[in-house]
Amino acid sequence: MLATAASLALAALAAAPLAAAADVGVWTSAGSSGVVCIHTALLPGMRLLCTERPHTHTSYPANANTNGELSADIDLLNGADINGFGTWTSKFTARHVDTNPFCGGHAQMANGSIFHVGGDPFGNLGPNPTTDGIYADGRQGRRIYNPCPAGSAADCVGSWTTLPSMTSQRWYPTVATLADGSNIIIGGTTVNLDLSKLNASENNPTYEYWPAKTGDWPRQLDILSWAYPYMLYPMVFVLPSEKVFLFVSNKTVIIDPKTDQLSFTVPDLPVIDHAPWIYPYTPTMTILPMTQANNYKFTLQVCGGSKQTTADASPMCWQISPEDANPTWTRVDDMPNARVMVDSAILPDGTILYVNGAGGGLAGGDAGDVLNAYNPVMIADLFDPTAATGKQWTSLAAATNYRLYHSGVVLLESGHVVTTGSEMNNYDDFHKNKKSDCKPYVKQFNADCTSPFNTNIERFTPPYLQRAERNGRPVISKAPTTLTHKSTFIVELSSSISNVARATFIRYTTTTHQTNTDQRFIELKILYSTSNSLVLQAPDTAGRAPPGNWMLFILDKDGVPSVAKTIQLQLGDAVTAAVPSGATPFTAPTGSGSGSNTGSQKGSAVQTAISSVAGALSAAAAFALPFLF
Ligand SMILES: [Cu+2]
Repeated sequence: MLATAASLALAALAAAPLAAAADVGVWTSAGSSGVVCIHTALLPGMRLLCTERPHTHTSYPANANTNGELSADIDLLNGADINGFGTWTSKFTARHVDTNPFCGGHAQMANGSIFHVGGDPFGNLGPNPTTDGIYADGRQGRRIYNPCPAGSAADCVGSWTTLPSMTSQRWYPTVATLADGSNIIIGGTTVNLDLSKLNASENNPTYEYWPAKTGDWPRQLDILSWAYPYMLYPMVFVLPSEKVFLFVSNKTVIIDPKTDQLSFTVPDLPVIDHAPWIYPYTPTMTILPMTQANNYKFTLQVCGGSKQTTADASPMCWQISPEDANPTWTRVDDMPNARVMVDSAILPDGTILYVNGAGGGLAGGDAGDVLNAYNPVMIADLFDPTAATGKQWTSLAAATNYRLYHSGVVLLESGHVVTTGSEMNNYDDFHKNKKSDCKPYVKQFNADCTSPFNTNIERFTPPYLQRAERNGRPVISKAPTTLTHKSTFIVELSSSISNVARATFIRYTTTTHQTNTDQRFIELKILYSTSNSLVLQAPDTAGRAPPGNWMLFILDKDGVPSVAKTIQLQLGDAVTAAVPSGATPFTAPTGSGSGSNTGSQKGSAVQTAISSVAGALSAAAAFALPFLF
């Protein structure tokens, strides 16, 4: 057959060098989580703990994957090589939780266990509680998941233990691990809050600690009364000073856990066209990477949520450094894709991946309620905090699974990211028996629209791992398993030391409802190097780096990370490692950038976002707007 001009042109296109295409990452199916990952926590050994609700509605039998147990310990690799680039098929093991933990709060404890408090009262596991089983009321529950420690056998599975109950009920509370290794527990309600039938007596505007402090606890926190009903899952972060930042709706209070004094030094976030920055208009707040280049400055970024004037999602992002002398909210580039229920994962190179969520609607939704979100956003958007204004976002590949209410995202030791969860989006359709209304993206996974539960895990291979597959990556052959602040320590590499540019440290994640008090990124100083080892310095304080499990990544000059080693950061005296003989002061190779972007193409959506920010905001005008929450 004669070649036509068109077919020749096509052949020429097909033969074009691959290097011409920018890496945008790859999404791959990674098996089943067994339960719907409403709550997702990273565990050592490339494992996740996922927790779901009892399938309470009479229309849904108990989850057959787990015989109705509410949590699963998930082995993501399930025999696959952590150093490889092949696919995974994860394996889950059901784990029994004492009481119903659905929509409780959690954090990774100082010892790497998962502390999970509060939950839900409703616990029928199917149409017939007698035969299908029941979960006890979990609203005052306080429990710990003890994972298998790093280095355990592949078939080791963790388990739950029960602590004494809290003195009050908490549904949608927030938990954070403090600098001293204790936990703070904040807020929540006593019932499933129904925005159409408000009753402020349902609010639990208090906070307390675990282990419990002596004295009268829990203690009142008036900001949670002020914010009602926009106070569920407050945004809570430990600050470098070891005080606690707490943000609800658009107001901030800072709690000193040593004295329980409150301070109000952070101004309100300007309203502009944005609904309260909290559930059900859910945005996400993330600690930006603390790096040598920014002198370990602590800055928070809140992105997404809902507009106030329409039901559409908001693309806005704002930053605040709460411990500046005069903290000021600063608006940065809009997200390329507006999202409500957006999730973030801080990556080893100091960029931040934003995934999940919807272009409009609200979080939440239950049988009969019309709180459904719409227009799932499938694209992954990457934020580079070091990039100039107008160039902060890069759009990457689109996921296959939509992730709406009750979803999560987790960075793993391998450098991959997984997304989890999503439920509810067709409850309304299902319970009104209007399956014909089932949305196209629901039908994609559930052709007959009979279940709102997504148990698919999807893996994202970021562009740096595409480069790793082509060009190799740093390999850590030996690292300590524990570490104390300010210590120096030695890491051995089996790959070339001359390519090493950075060492970064990322704390294990727990996430639910776009609330993640755990993940944070701190760059480590590389003091010396030898032909096969590095001398590193641990984070300086527990305010910047609370105790718990962290992932140590070594990056090359192209921003490609090693597989991480998990190191448990513990409280205790600093230890100085002997500098190996022949070691020389470390200098990064020329051409290596810190927090550099992936070099991906900027899409037209990014350009649109840039132009929408171009009209500079008048801060004075923003503050002059009436307070509308
Ligand atoms: Cu929930």
